Amino acid sequence: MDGTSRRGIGPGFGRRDLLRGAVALPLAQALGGRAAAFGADDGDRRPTGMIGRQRDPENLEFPFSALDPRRPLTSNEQFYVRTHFEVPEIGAKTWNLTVEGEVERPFELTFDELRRMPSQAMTALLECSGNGRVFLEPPQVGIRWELGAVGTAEWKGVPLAAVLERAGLKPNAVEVILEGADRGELKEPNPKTPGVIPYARSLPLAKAKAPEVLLAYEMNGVSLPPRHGHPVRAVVAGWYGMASVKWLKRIVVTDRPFDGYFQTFMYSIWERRHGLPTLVPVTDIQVKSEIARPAPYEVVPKETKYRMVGAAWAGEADVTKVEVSDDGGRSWAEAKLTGEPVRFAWRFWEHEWQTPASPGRHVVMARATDSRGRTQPMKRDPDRRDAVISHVLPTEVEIQ
Ligand SMILES: Nc1nc2c(c(=O)[nH]1)N[C@H]1C(S)=C(S)[C@@H](COP(=O)(O)O)O[C@H]1N2
Ligand SMILES: [Mo]
Repeated sequence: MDGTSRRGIGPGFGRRDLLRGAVALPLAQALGGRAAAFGADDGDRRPTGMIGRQRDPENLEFPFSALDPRRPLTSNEQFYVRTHFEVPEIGAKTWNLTVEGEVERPFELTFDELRRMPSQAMTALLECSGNGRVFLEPPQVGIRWELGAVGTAEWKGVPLAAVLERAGLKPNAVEVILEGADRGELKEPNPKTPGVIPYARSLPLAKAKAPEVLLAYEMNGVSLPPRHGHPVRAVVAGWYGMASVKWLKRIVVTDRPFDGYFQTFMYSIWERRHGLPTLVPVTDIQVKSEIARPAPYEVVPKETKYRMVGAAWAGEADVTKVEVSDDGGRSWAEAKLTGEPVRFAWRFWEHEWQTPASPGRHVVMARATDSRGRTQPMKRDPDRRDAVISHVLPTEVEIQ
């Protein structure tokens, strides 16, 4: 018996949506007239594949303009892939997880043992902290994602908290390092790695023990695909993707903060404390909205009603408002949030846009506000270096 609890951590989009996703094409056809109600545009869109941003190691983004507003979950095939090293091939039968460091009872766990522990289902969005990097000026050296290094999936696995509890934390424990089985050497961006290193990131205890951190072995109802961390990965809901370590191999509890490569030289930002810039690891996802349609540089007819659609998300908070501007941010019109809010997931929105009369290049923008009252800023904060790109991004279209 596996101890799967039927209740997810949040309400989730539920199994029905998953099934609906799986049969979306026939269903859309069967519904005929209903699909038409979404506008000829949305209903008939076919999956469009992925955009390759880097080969070897493979880095893929979702073509965000292909977002289907009827499907809140991203399919495994359309979920962006961020890899720093070659994908390690690990069979579930040979996999095991070592738990060590500042714990009372270090132990090793096999896949079967993990599967026998009580599991949880959780819907959660992952966004690469470099998503949107192509918009930064001057151009940055990291992967130049446009809008598609983001996706929402349903994950199933065992809370990290349960594994930590089994090991017993010593009183001096402060952080939990998650180590992947992938390893390699980076010569760029500067500085180089100290030879071959594994991918690793740490979580402070408070987040590590939170119920929204899972050691996941399923993604959208099937075992994790190789690129997404087979057989077991961490899913740290509410935090940027770099924390969700794939191909999890070892957990080390430490008595001091971890200053590994991927939270100092990469995935770190400046924070000003007492007026002194201090480098801190990137953590929780900031409120953000993205426009799926119109697509960048789409040809849009003048003086017509155009149905804009997009998604917004806010990490550990909820999206409370999305607004749209077509005059450079002087005025904002409130968009309609669709569907139901799901904690840690994105929320879709739509807006009927009266397109301008004059032909030529035109900019539209969307901005979201969250339940903490934070609104996306118009300006990029340079202290964020090349990560955490959550200011308002322009979508340029061609009015004709
Ligand atoms: N072991 C390992 N885990 C990893 C990475 C990696 O390269 N190796 N990339 C991280 C980054 S930066 C992101 S954004 C997410 C992406 O997860 P995905 O490829 O499943 O979308 O995985 C994270 N976990
Ligand atoms: Mo990332």
